[in-house]
Amino acid sequence: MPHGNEMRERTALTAPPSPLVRYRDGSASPGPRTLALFGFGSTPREIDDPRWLRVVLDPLGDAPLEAWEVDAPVEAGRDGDLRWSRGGGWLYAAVECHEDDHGGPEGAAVHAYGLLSRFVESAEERHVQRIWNYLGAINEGSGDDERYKHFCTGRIRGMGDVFAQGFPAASAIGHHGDPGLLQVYLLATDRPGTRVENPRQVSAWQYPRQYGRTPPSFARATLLPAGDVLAISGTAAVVGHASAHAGDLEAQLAETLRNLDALLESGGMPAGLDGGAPLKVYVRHREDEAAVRAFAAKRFPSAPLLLVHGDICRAELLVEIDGWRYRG
Ligand code: 3EB
Repeated sequence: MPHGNEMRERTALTAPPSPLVRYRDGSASPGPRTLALFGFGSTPREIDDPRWLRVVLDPLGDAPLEAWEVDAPVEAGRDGDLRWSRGGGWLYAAVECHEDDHGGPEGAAVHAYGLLSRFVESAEERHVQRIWNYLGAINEGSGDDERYKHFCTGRIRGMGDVFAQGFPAASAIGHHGDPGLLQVYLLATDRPGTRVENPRQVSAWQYPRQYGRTPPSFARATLLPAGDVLAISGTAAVVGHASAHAGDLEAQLAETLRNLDALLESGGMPAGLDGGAPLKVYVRHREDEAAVRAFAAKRFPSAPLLLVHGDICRAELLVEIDGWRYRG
């Protein structure tokens, strides 16, 4: 029989099982082990539960819900603009706020990241693996005055020490709802994951000055601590630091897929996006939905797919893909 202390040590070395991310039909409700449940767009559904978030991005076509399930009972609560849930070593936290209350996109990002970093810092689950950002009119303003660039400055100002050891994987997408609404949510856990970069791309935090005063603070992907899931950041047709194939949807999709393949390889994941790879595709122009679906049907037919109408943070990019790759 192992001694009690040894038992505790061995338990501490075992990473918590990764959350299961699934797309579910629109009638699903949060269960006792649901960490978070997301609806998209103007769904009339409202669920009075801190784990429920209506993401402001409109779906294109089918509008499933996205559910994160963990291996243990979940508790949840609210604290001002922040809501949270935790269970099985995992933490979900979300902030919704309005720019009018914070003087613009930079101030709103400072506020949101301030709340999130202070909350996460005081939690056992303080290792942020993945984060999503949705802001309105993301490409409005020119040069250094583009709203996305102000958001980037506020994000880094609001990030506390909790992000100082390295940035999480992320997505930052423009929505078409109330232009002042900012939504930020994250997934964290009780031990570090492994940050993964893409050898085809310059790391975002090293982007040259032409992309703004404050380079974007995110990693290309995170391998979750159990080593079984790659959490993939928003991935687009960026090669080196430059946008490729301006105005050409098909070529951007093909380049994005090459980036995803490269990321899987550098993350040590098996090649290909199959049924174990729930993906989200952000499409700038609604009229591109059919072409995006046709591309997906040909190149990753079994990957569960959710298409949403969203702007990519560089005006010339038409499409971006993020999601999860389970080792299977
Ligand atoms: C790029 O590769 C595309 O600012 O958090 C992708 C993922 C992009 C995340 C972010 C931005 C972000 O630079 C843009």
